[in-house]
Amino acid sequence: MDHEADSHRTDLMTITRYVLNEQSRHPESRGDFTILLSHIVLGCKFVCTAVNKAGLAKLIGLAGETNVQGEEQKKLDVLSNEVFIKALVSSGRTCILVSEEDEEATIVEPSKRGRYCVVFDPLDGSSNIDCGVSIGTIFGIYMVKDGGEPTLDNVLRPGKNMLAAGYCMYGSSCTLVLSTGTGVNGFTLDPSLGEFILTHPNIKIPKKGKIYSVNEGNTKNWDAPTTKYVEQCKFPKDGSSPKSLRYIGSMVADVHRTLLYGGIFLYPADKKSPNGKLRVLYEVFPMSFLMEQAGGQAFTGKQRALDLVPKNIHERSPIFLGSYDDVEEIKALYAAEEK
Ligand code: FDP
Repeated sequence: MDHEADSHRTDLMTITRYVLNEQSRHPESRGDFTILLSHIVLGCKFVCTAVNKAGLAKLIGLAGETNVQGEEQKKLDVLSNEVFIKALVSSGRTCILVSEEDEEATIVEPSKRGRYCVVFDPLDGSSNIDCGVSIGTIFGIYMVKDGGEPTLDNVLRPGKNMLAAGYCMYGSSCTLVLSTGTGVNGFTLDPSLGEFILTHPNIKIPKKGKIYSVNEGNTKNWDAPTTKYVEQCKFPKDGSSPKSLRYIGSMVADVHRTLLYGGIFLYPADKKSPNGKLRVLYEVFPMSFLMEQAGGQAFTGKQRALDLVPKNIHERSPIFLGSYDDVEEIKALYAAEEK
């Protein structure tokens, strides 16, 4: 009998145990973060179950449609948003919530307020729901600034000020990837236990990758550095093999692959969308935070992504993120363009 393998099977590092271990390294900690995270995890488990049942339960219909019983059906992204908002408010640990689904930020009522601000996209990649492609939840967490009423200034801050960031991917398995600022860890939901178990400890992105990931349908609208970069991926000048193209069109799935296999994910600016498509607070920042924590880089075409200071909660930015060396190449092309 392989005792070592057996001990791994029976000594389960759940996400809660992992975060409690981290917490014990900070004796001053009150356990608030652990409580907040357990509410985020609850939201992820709920959405995972709803996504898995979606085809059967007819959750996919348009928001506002009525089902045969005459009840109004909720679209999966609307339902996911409600679940996360309720879970986060009831944690008693949040004061401001920014969701992709809501025009305005939610300011938590005083009796339920805590110290954390959570920015999130409850169900990213929703155009992929109907065909069963992987989708996910993305989140970032800030600590409220000291004193006074919680205001939007608390979230209109650079991504480097986030305390933690992560995503949960609803795919062939349900995987939660988290960074609390000391590296990146991946946890997979064991459906029989209902627990996320540490399956990908200390994720490091390869220094250079063999894959580029972009919506090439937008080529005619790209700027010169992006066009040149993608050309270099296909026709490398240094004699190396061309990179492979992989594009799912669901950010969580494309970024997850990039994190594990290396390479680069691009959603650049183009003539039609000068600020790109992806949202700074709950797409660009959390994914950039994870990339840097895993040893990669994230760049906007102008600056380090995590240095950006958003002016409004739903602001967009171009983004190039992934393996360190691959992002260096696109940075060099933008630098050359500026000269
Ligand atoms: P979706 O429109 O399906 O919600 O920001 C949303 C997003 O998906 C990302 O998940 C994805 O990376 C991107 O948009 C895909 O955009 P394109 O269809 O323009 O490639």
